Amino acid sequence: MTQLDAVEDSTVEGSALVFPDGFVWGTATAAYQIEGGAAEGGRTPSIWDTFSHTPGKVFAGDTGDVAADHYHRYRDDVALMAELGAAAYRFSTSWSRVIPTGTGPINREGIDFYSRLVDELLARNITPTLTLYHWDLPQELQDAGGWTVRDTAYRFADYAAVMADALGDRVAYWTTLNEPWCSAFLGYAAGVHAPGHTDGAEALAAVHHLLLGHGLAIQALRAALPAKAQLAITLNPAVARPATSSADDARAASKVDGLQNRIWLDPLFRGRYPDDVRAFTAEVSDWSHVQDGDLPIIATPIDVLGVNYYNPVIVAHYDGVKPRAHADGHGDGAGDPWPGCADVQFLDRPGRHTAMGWPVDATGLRDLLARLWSDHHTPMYITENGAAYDDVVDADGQVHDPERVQYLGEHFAAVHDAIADGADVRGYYVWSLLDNFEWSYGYSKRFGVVYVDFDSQERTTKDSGKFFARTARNNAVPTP
Ligand code: IFM
Repeated sequence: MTQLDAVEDSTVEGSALVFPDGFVWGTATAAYQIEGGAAEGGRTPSIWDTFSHTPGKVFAGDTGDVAADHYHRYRDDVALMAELGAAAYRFSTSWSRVIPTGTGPINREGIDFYSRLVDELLARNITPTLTLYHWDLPQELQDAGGWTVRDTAYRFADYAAVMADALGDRVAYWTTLNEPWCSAFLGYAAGVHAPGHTDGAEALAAVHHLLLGHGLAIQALRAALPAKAQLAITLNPAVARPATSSADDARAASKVDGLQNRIWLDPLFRGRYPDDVRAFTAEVSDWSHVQDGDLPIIATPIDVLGVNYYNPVIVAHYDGVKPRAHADGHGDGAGDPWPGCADVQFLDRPGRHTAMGWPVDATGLRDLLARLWSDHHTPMYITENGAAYDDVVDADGQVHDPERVQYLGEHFAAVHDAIADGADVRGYYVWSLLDNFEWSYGYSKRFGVVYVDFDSQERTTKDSGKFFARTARNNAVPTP
């Protein structure tokens, strides 16, 4: 008997929240957060290996050296996905596992690992959804300037072509970048993510080179893959709500919208950068990194947009007098993740919060999907949504996580509402399949619907995993 056989089945009778036929329920992970095997099979360090091994950068000195040991346990993990009734699996490939120097010779052993993973998924009727870049730039490329230099964009397209050649016969869903906002602003401006720089100009150059790399990679994938391939980028758009109805707060919220949303969406869908963002960041960068011909490459059409959502943010004008509030959940790195936004602050709000300190508010997801659909009319998948809580294995051997069950139920309902309102949302990937390495928080934050004991590597499906399984099985949110 599996863990899930014991779950009481729910009936969808009386439930209004039935999803459209073909709606995809999936689970998501990322290479550095779960794989481990950091020095095995020819893999070389990425910026996250370097960063996590630098004292003081990650909680408790945690690293991704072993993580959830998925590199060795991938077969069991795919079996777990099957038990959860997941129809799709969103994973990322580690660039330095397949091209150890970031450019040049291909490491067959690295390719073979992902090839075996894909075969295992297909054998269990789970659709592989591959993300090429979830923050783990090969260290050699960082040593040459990382995302602050143009060359990295071209190397990324080469890497995309290698992966398409290796897996394009079996993988139809491809995403270039995951949350490039984090790569650029948390990595190069705030200093809380690898490579740990604190330079606003570098962050703005990184934005452009990430986007250029995305556009070049889309062109490389399109050339190499069968016509049915679905190509995407995943963003983490902010739902930036002004604290009051004042014009000052509205202006502050618009800056956050500009720097986290329109700086990506406008080039991708409209082939230009927003004028207001260029203007308010002019004190930080002259934007000379943008060259003629780049924007049409960046605007190469994609098929779907991946959307990651966790919570809205409350934004207020900062008058420079009182201490500046910064409840945006992006930590206290030495740098500021918001270049050109010294007059902006983020306020906390009453109500439920997750273990990350993030407010729980599913209305943000519904609003976000409505806005993206109305502005861009591109089909969407929720590529991440979920919550960290301080889970423990109870005396009964189970992990009871009612807060996460409630969080997920509310967000499933918000997606359902957005679809009912007319948005084309085709699937939902819960973040995450497994508890994992939560970047600068190390293993102190658990996002999984499956609990991982990091000493024994034993997996235990949480109540939220069972709730996800019931939802996926019924294609409907179970009525409480
Ligand atoms: O764990 C991360 C993931 O890697 C990217 N999106 C947000 C998640 C939770 O912080």
